[in-house]
Amino acid sequence: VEWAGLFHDQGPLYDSAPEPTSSQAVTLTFRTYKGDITSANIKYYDSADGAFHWVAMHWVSNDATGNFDYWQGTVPASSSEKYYRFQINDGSATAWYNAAGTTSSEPSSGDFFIVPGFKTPDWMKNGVIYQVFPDRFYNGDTSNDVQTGQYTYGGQSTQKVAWGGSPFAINGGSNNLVFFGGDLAGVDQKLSYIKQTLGANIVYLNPIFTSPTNHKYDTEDYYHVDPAFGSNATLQQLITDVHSSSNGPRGYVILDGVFNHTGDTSQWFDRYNWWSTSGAYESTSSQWYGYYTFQQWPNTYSSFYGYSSMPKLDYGATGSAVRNQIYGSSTSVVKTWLSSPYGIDGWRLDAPQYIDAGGNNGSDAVNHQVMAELRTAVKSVNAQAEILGEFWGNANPWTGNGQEWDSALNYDGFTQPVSEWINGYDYSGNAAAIPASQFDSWLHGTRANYPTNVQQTMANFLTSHDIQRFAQRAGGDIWKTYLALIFQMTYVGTPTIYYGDEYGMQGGNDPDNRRSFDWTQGTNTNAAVALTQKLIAIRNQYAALRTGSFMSLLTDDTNKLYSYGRFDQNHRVAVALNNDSTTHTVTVPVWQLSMTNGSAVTDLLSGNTYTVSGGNVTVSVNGHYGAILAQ
Ligand code: ARE
Ligand code: CA
Repeated sequence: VEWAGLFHDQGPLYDSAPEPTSSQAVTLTFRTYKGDITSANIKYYDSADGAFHWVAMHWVSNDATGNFDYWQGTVPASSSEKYYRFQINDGSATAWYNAAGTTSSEPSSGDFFIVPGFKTPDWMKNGVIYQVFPDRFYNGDTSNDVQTGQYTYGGQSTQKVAWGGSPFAINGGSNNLVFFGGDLAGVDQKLSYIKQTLGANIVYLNPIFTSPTNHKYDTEDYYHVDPAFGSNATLQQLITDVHSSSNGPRGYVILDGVFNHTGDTSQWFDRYNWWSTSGAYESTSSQWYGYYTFQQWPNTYSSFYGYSSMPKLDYGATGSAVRNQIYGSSTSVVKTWLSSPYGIDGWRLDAPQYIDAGGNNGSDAVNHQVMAELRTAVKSVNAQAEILGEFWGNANPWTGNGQEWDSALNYDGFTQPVSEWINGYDYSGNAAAIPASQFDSWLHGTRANYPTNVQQTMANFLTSHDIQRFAQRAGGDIWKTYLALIFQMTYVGTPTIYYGDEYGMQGGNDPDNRRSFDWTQGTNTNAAVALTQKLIAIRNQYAALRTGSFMSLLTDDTNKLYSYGRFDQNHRVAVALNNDSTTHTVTVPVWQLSMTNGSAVTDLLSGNTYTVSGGNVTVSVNGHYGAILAQ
């Protein structure tokens, strides 16, 4: 069996129903070299009966170039989750093929998924996220700024810093109490930058509800926007303006849902007696006493990572007060913000892996039950709403069966490999260089963890507010940002721009990764911003880059080159990336994409056109840059 000819994924040309309902059969197409094999089979595991089943495939056609054969078989409709792999025979040898790759003996993991009834939001598949840390993006209303010494929390006092100043506290103060003055009015005033200059259409806001700190991961009141960021009315206006298509593309809003823990100033806890009512910390007969887990009341209790400022919520059993409060009842936190008059479009779940009953720390049956209930609650208000989980590893346990999250932050399948390949450092800043071949196999393996509709909605970011800036790890070389942006906007998953990454904002670990946005850079006269704009426009124009198949075409470890194809029924796109610092000539094997000799391709970045010859396109690519060759 000629392994190089084998191909299948769940792109539109290879899968008749990428998101099947329980009554839709799924016809799968498999590609081989022409005349290479004698038979092919689908072998699938059906969770309904816990057994494997075989479907013999039949030959259907050749591709336009005559290089390949296509075979098809159909997995019957049913409501149960299934996993499938292919067995290919050429008369003497057998090969196996699944999402993880090709093997000569039968694989035991890495199969493709069929998850009937699992639908992830199409707007996530087709959108671009812009992530804003509200205190640091734009100060649209100076009247609400937190001033130096305005209040104290945990024995520390607030500090006001001028825009462009240091995010580190002075005089031994707390970094968490350093305020620049950014707010929701500021985001609203800069929507033309996000939606028009950049062309991003999904605004993800770090926490905005009342809390004493600048990051607001320690919620005081889930029902009110923090006064330093505006009011509930400001949020309502912002959502209306993001949703509007009169000021750029129709947009969407995702809020940060911090539901594993509250802040210690929550009315439910009230460690400092800020409220007139009695919180769990103040009285064992508080109505909220059961919301938390005390090992020894009042000072020893379960919390996030041992931070006493973040007491953990006790989710108890189905129907518990906390479950109703957070997502169950019609006035729950989750439903309130999804509902009119606000109508947000999704929740990014903070630290969801730890959510649990008692003092337990998640990743168990209760955690998964809560996540499933939360999904039901979210989708009952808006079936198109996104549930985006924060997890730093393989998030398959929460995304693999369609019952919990739609997708997750892609530290593991994007941020880390991109950093190691392009920067030679991991996202924590430790030396960790990988060659192109390992970059490719890493991406391949992490895609295989997820159903295709999850892959297409994973949040692919270069930086988050929890890791040092990409540009910092790039040693300030803006060309590495260019290369990373080209990859990000042509790869599988929802591109996610952490404010400032689009111009190469630098910064070390928290809080230095949360500097104030430099508005002298945030304009399309900045080359990186202009490239971002161009790349998003290209992504928006070519559905193949969003929901098309992905096929690796070439890795060259010596010259640091990587090439891959994205394609659907309308377009074929070959992306060539040069991760070296010098120009290289890249011979891209576009015959793998069935591009015919003599046909033309256009580099969407340079505008140059090329002719396919000998099955290849030969293109010169600048160091730390790329070509996007489309037809
Ligand atoms: C800050 C400083 C600390 C300081 C603390 C208290 O960073 O050095 O000690 O303040 O003064 C939020 C704030 C942080 C704040 C923190 C605690 O944004 O600025 O710290 O609260 O007060 C793990 C978790 C993951 C979590 C990361 C940070 O699994 O959930 O750690 N991320 C979310 C948010 C954060 C937020 C919180 C959770 C808390 O995105 O911004 O912090 O609500 C491995 C593991 C991961 C682990 C990761 C990093 O890869 O696999 O699970 O993530 O390392 O440790
Ligand atoms: Ca302000």
